[in-house]
Amino acid sequence: MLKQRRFNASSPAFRALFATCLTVAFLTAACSGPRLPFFNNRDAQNDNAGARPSEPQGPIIETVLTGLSNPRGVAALPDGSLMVAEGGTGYNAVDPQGWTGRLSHFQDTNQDGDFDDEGELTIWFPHLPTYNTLQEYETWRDEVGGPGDLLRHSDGHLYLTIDGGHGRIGLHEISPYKRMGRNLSARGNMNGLAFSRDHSQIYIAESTANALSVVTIANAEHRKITQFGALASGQQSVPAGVAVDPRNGDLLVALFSGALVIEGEKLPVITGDSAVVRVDPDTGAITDAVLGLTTAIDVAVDSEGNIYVVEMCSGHADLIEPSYDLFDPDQTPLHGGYLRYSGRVTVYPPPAAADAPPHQADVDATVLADALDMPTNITLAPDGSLYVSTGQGTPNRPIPGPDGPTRIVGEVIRITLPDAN
Ligand SMILES: [Ca+2]
Ligand SMILES: [Ca+2]
Ligand SMILES: [Ca+2]
Repeated sequence: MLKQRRFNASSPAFRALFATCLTVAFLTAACSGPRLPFFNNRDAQNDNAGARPSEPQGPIIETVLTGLSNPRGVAALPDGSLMVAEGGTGYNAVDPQGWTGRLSHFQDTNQDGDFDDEGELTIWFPHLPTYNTLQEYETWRDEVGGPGDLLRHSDGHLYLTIDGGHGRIGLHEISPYKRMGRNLSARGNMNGLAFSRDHSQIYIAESTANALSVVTIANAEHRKITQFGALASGQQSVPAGVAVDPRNGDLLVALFSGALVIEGEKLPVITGDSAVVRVDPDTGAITDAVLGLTTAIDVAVDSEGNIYVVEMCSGHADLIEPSYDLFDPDQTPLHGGYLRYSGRVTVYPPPAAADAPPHQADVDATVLADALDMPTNITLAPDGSLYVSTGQGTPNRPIPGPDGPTRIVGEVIRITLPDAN
């Protein structure tokens, strides 16, 4: 069943942000500056034509896929179907036939708006690598690696990153006929991918190496664009997502921020230290685009230059020991490192001028969706809607939910902006 809700435009946080954005929209409209998609043609959004102006509607948020295991990259095809990469359960079986990372095609054949009906799922690759960083790297957090970001080329090929841990790493080319082809890069963890505007190259956010690089599809030639330095508290930057500004080819990169140990205390998240930066693909020059974020994990840019940011969570909670049994369904509900149900999607207008100061998330954010459970990836579809993957962590593990104990479930939500065409 299609679960649909409209973002609550009456929440105090939203009202405060809305007031800010109205001011921004008003100021910028006068000088034909950038505008948020949210507020274009606001009058057309009223519930009843002719009635007194009503409060503007928020975006529509729908759950289009549920019951997944760590959905990550989503590719929206021109026919409206989706390709979805899943990181799997994290159970690293000795026999590869037990691996649960997947790449699947979802078609809404009964046209009811979601992809969960009989016959709507076609699994292309059912046994891709999967592992949990808690067990493999003792991170004190429930984090699953496996298939990651996914792109669909204009010629029909797919490009999929796989992080299987311990050297099982690749950027794989997959033909439209379901053949796993070349591995274009076996470098460190490649969390985020984006095509160059002409689809001849793929930009890669290398989270472990704290680098941004580019690979040319034709010859697999690799070039490092830039290396990211430490963030405000001295932690590693951990680039997690990358997007291309279609107006000028600039790269927007989400810097997730790494963990810190201060006086023996493990701090996986430093609130407000995460950022989105703008990178010149030719020179590697870096400028701040959005500051004051927390765990920015992916980014998208629309044709007007509006920047959409996914933050995975707002803090850390309940770090767990490496010996913790993630697969015991009777465990006491624990967050497992990151605060569950505290992720969000926000949007920021393009800079008003080349030398404009960066946006500050605490004052400039327009919230499109919040209280999301550990979102990881965002995809801007050809029709302007946004697909966001949620539910990072061991599927079915007991966690605290907004209404009491619940379990981790991977989902894909669709955000439709009020005036998406
Ligand atoms: Ca359905
Ligand atoms: Ca359907
Ligand atoms: Ca991405």
